[in-house]
Amino acid sequence: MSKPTTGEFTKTTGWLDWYDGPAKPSFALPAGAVDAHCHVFGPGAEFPYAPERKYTPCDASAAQLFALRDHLGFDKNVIVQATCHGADNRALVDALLRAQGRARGVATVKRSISDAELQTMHDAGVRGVRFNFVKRLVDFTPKDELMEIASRIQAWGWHVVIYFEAVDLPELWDFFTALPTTVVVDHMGRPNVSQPLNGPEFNLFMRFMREHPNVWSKVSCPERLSLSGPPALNGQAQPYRDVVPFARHVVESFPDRVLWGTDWPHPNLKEHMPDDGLLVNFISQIAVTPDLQQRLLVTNPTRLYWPELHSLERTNGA
Ligand code: 0GY
Repeated sequence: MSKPTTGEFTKTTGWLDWYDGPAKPSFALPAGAVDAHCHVFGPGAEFPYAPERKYTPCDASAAQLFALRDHLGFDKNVIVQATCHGADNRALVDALLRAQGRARGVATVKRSISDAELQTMHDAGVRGVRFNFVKRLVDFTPKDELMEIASRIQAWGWHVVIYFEAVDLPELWDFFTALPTTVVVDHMGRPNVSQPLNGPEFNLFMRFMREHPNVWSKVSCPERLSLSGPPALNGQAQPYRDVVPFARHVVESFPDRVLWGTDWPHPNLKEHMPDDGLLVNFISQIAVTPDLQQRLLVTNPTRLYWPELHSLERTNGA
């Protein structure tokens, strides 16, 4: 892979660049595995960062993402529009077209988007929109605008991806549970992993999934959620050990509604940048049987993002 650069933009002070030269994972990904949460950033010289962005990242191009995909052993990607590009989905759409069917996308759109623009994005491979409620990343969008967007994208068979902090779930509950589509939660709703697994905060998240069969969760981002960190930072043998019980509990409770992604190029990390190869090894701790791994990495993302391949698999008895 070529070295990270940032072109003509100045990176946010203290920005940690993505890790160049990741290890080859010792965990062998199953055939057809999907990295269901990753981003492209720019390159800024070609796809400028949005004026309303809250951070300026290190460039992370489609070619660099696909090199990582091949190195780690993934078959496909789901590329999620990052907030540094606002509602300008050009970098995302360009990456989807370059992927030639091996990537699907989740876009950010405004109420003013036309049907023709939605159709163009659909043709490129967009299958969802992301609603972001993390206050450090975005300005507020009124819920009636988001609900209108959700109703419109339903007609294309798209779903809604939601990103929020665990403390905000009570306030957002009524809106989330009124969404008419499949709803995919980023990073398990960002639990505070210093709290007990069966404490009120994570119990509410589990209830959210249990009572709403249209809700899925990404069990990704141990590097973002962990307080214990990776071994290099604290000398522990097991990386991100405090996240394991949370992610494993979600995988085992809802094996048919979970997804996993690298989150490459890992925006806004403050203390360390993970080696994506080692991050892949983490999967075997949270999906502990081959059956759970197959569902998490292949069956579920294929069903949601490539339903045409999923039905083929079933017809062939796979
Ligand atoms: C993530 C997490 C973050 C950022 C974004 O779109 C974004 O800017 O998603 C974050 O800073 O927590 O999932 O990539």
